[in-house]
Amino acid sequence: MESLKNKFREKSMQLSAEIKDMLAKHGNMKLGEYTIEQIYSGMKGVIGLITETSKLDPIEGIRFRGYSIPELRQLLPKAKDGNEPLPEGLFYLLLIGEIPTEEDVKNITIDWQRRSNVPKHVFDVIDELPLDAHPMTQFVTGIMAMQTESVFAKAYARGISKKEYWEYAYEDAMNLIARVPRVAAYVYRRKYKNNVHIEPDYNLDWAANFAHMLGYSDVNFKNLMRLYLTIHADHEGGNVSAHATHLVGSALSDPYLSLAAGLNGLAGPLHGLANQEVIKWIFQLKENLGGGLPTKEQIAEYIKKTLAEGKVVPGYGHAVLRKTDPRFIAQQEFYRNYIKKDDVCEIVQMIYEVAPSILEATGKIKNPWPNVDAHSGALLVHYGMFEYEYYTVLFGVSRALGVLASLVWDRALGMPIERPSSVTTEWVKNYIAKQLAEQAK
Ligand code: HAX
Repeated sequence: MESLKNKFREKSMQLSAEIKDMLAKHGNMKLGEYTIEQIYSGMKGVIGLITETSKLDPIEGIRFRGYSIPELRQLLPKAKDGNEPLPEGLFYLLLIGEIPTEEDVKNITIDWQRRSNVPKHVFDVIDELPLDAHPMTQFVTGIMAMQTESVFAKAYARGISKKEYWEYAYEDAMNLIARVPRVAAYVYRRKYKNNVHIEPDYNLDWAANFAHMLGYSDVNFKNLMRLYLTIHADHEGGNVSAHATHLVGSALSDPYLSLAAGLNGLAGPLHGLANQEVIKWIFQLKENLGGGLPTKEQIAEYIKKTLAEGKVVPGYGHAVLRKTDPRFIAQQEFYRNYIKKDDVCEIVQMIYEVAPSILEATGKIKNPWPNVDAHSGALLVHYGMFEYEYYTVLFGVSRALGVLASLVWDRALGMPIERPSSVTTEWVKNYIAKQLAEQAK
């Protein structure tokens, strides 16, 4: 796969030179101001990171290298038996910044197949965990066990020049992406399918092979995986999984350690774990009502009850978005195109019709609209994947594409160790007092 690496070398050298020049000319230019409230509310809206792969607009949603999800569903190469984009193509776009050709995508599929062997000790380490360990714990443990394979860590221990960092980070990123579906499928089959595992099929693309190893043969489940693994990959740099990967990587922790850190963040219920929470919440709603399809009034009551209990309504709200997430819409379209009639998907639609006005009426929720996690589980349930605790692992396999592409860029651009300043509330109080005294003069 030399051509992808060479192409990246060319692109990154060019951007490095541009950044150097820009900093020399405009490094002193001010980019904005921030308030005390922003610091106390998780740095929302504070520009503090450079992430080349994607940019999130609060109204329009995510753009990967400038392309929206509907555009990419048109433009990215597809498998012969499907109509959804291949995640290999999205990875090429994130890394290189250009729409790939069919051949570029085919080359990545072949390269990942070649790199996909997972050493036996990784499975042995997972097998030591109790079966009831959460699938994300098993998945991240597998990735940590696989860190023995890091070429970056080995090269660093040997002694390498800073200029070479990205080459080893690239090798680790490619190996990791090739291997995470196998580890993820192992966790699924171990926990839910009596430890009966399925060997990879090297005739299949990355997403279809993952579907195959999970044990799903429906051609439309393969299509769902292609779409799912494409749209969950990247959401600019400030979300918890991307930021954690970048932060840990900034200490030159290798890509295995950095990805594991990011996935541990993804496993939080306010982030990627929300996808399991949505289905758990819907199943509980159905159970409370004795099964069947609830009415809109019953759903509204259930939302109000959830809020009254001081809980969040999973799948709704976002730290940046202020409209319906285009990743939710892409999944809604998938439902309409491929499935058409399904109880849980219909409930998702009914929640969409009643939840926003109830959430808005609280007066405090900044975004009452659904995010990506509001829909993903319903599609999985339709194809028979009821084990909702597993859903965040699927998200993690996809997220590896985005955060690892960014990590390779970080090393190529020589991004330094991240070390923002922190202050105490005592410091803030003194600062406010001083400012007020100045103003009173
Ligand atoms: N249900 C109930 N309350 C909500 C809410 C929801 N869906 N969304 C926000 N709120 C509450 C917050 O808890 C906060 O309450 P307090 O003032 O009492 O602390 C208040 O509304 C203001 O929050 P906000 O500014 O609108 O939202 P934040 O930027 O702080 O948080 C979250 C964004 C996504 C974490 C939040 O909307 C939430 O908890 N949503 C439900 C969980 C969820 O779906 N997470 C997945 C998000 C997408 C993602 O990362 N996917 O991986």
